[in-house]
Amino acid sequence: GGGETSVRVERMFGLMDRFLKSDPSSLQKDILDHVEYTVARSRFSFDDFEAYQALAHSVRDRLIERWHDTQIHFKKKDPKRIYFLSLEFLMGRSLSNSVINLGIRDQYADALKELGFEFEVLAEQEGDAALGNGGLARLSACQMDSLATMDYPAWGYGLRYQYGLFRQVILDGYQHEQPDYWLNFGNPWEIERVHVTYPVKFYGTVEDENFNGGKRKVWLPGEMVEAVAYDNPIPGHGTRNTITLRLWAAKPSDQIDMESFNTGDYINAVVNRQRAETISSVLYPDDRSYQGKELRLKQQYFFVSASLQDIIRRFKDSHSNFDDFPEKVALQLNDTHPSLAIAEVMRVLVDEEHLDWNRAWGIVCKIFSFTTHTVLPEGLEKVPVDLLESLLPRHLQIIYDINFDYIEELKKKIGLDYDRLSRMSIVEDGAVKSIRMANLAIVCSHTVNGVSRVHSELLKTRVFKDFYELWPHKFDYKTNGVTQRRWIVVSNPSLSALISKWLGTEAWIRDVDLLAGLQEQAANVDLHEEWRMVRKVNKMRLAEYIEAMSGIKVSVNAMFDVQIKRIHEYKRQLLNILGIIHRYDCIKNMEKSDRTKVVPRVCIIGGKAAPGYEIAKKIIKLCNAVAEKINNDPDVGDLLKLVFIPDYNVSVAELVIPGADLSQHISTAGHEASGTGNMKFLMNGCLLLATEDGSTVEIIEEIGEDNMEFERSRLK
Ligand code: GPV
Repeated sequence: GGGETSVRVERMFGLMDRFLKSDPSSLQKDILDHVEYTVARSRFSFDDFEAYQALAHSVRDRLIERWHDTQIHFKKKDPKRIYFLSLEFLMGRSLSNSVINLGIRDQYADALKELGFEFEVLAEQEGDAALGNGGLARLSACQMDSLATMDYPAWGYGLRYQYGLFRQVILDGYQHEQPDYWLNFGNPWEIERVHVTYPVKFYGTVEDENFNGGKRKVWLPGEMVEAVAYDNPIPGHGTRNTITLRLWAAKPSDQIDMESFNTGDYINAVVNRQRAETISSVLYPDDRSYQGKELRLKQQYFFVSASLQDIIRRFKDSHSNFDDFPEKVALQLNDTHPSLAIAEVMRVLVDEEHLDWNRAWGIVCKIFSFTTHTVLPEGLEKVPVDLLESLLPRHLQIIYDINFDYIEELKKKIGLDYDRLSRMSIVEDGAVKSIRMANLAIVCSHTVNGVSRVHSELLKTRVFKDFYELWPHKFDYKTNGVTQRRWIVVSNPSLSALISKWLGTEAWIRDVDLLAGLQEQAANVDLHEEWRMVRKVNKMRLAEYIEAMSGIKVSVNAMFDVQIKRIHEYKRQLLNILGIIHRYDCIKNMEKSDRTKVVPRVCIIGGKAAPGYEIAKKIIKLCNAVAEKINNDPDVGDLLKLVFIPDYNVSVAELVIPGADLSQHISTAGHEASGTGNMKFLMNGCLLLATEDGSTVEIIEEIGEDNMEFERSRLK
């Protein structure tokens, strides 16, 4: 009865009507409770890693409180939600970022000190979540932080790979790849949602079925796996808004394959079921290059299908008419990787919700926007028709139907220009008939956005020229950004303190434009002095790390000249290395007396090569061979050193960027869609050596010509 319920509810509120407190002794109690009950260690004997685990769990509790409040708030408000679909998120570590965004970092540091622990030391215990390759994936992570901070009702959706991006080990100068089984020691930053699961279907056939006097298509799938949600709370800074990154893991489904259990081969039946988990087992490490692999396509559909079931379920919780869908749902496609979502929404609306085709199409055209991150042709996904037909036969039909209607419309607009029609078709009739995922995404999205102004210009004038001429209104760009929370506050605490001191406010942590206020102090010598000290401390940290990793001793009085990013021909690490060889040669050939004029330099290069990218791997070997030569030449000494930093990742970037004096962004002009490293170095006060490519062009405008030197070589 009601009486009993209200007693129970009252009791529950009595126990829960407070938020966890953040004074030192409450924090200490929470940490020690987690040592004892979560980590299951004695509170009198636990090591740094166990302390980190307990600390992380106490932070997690605080995240969960806010996360619940955020869910309740948005459920009541029912705003239009942003769904960011991405196959990659490079989150790195979560501890420091979380406590800083929650505004309780100092409280934790004080609480730990009394227990005999250093916050920074414990933070170092955390491994990186490396569920992505490079810039695209780190951009996703920065965007989540900003969406949370700016109070958006946003969700990120992706895959919970068991193996993240491979670890890079250098042996005899060569890159070797080792698996990154990052979940080995548990992951306190995720919450497994055993009840948030959806079936995802593959293979099978499509049959015609009688329906209301007509025919309709039914897909009879041949395989089914279960998607289980893992929620990663993302706290905003200076707000209680805590949004969700929901990652899907594949589990065997109970609903199918009972057949094989009845045949008596019990062991094999279990083993076969287990194979379902391979779908979410490993991240593809190829950056910007697409191969038509079945497993990759399966990953894409798996995550798209589960995410859309979740999104549609949430919509249906408070709505019954799909015409309202575009008012409540925005789907952002992070590159073409999730573009099967387009066909999947059509399939659900038409086959499962029984909307007629045109009504469903009207809805689809209003909900998708597509971000593209490259102009390189090898980055454009083309899915072989044979592959799609066997894995997702109904989706192939839907894509053909979309293409048919679209080409008919197109003929009316541009006439029978067959060259152009075939270029613009979603289906490519080549040696291998395939689906052009970018064309699908452009046709079905209301906005196609580039990641910098020049990138967008190249899309309009070259890569997608035909489409731009047809639909100029669709083309837009949002120049990439990075979050100053991670790239200044987390990674460079001393600079962060300096900025707040000289600006007289911490408001810049939420509003990056306020950094411009420092201009008023540009000539202040006290500020210069403090700034130099900050740089020096960061360089010392970096020098220690270099020595620990490679045994190479570097002088902090030298200029630290850094190039860190994925290894790619277009990014021209080779040009950098040739420059270093030249510099070495110059020093060697110099009069001894002239050497005093040389600015000592430590060149630092770091980055991973895709395991199958031979030239990139050779560039790494070359770098290490040149380093070997230079670093062991006593004649050159501290005037020149070259260090290849192994296993470059988000945490290494957090260490290297604050210690850099000069950073290189020297891609062949027209090739780097945006670049985001340039911004991270810049906001840490580093000089950039750059080509006019991607977002660097806009950086030049922002900093003004007073703050740059132009060097233009012209071919005569
Ligand atoms: I396509 N990018 C990436 O890291 N991986 C990819 O597969 C593709 C693009 C990068 C671009 O190369 C960068 O220029 C850009 O700044 C970044 O995506 C984020 O937009």
